[in-house]
Amino acid sequence: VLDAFAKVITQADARGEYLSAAQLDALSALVKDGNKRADTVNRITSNSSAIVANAARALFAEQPQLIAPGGNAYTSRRNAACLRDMEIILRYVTYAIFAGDASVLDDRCLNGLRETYLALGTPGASVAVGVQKMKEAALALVNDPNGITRGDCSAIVSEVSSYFDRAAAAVG
Ligand code: PEB
Repeated sequence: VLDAFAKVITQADARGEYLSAAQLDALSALVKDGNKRADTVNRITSNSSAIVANAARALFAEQPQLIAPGGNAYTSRRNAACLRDMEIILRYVTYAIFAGDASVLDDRCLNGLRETYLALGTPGASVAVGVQKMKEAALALVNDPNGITRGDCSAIVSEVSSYFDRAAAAVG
């Protein structure tokens, strides 16, 4: 598991070089905008149950075959497994946001997930739709101007999007 600092240091050390000016600038920007990152993680984390439940509800409304008899989320056991999977993915996305790096998401959540769903007969494309719905809810929270000093959130917004997109692409 790497964070944005460890990633850059690992890369520089592999070349036996000092951190470049561009790398130092990028890491300084990360520190300067750290409150945006922390607020983002805090907002998503404190609304995680609603994000997961609403995304699953919207997924099942769009794809009712999932919860119909014989569907992949039919029976409370499978429905619970589905909600749990979405919660796990959201949790690793919040770790990646805080770390400023996707490696924790890749290594501990997404690695092998496509194969797991194939083996289970769980439709990965549907999981990807659920992830996209969680992304929309998370971005709405990140962009909500209430209770924060207004600033430029474009960088953190696109970074947050990229982690959800990565998770969706890994299973879809
Ligand atoms: C991944 N999901 C399931 C299983 C595993 C995962 C390993 C099998 C074991 C079990 O049932 O617990 N576990 C999960 C994950 C990590 C992990 C992400 C990362 C670290 O350790 N069914 C649907 C929807 C979708 C869904 C499309 C969006 O119809 C999910 C939710 N996952 C789902 C279901 C099962 C499952 C298991 C229904 C149960 C499958 C079954 O028994 O038929």
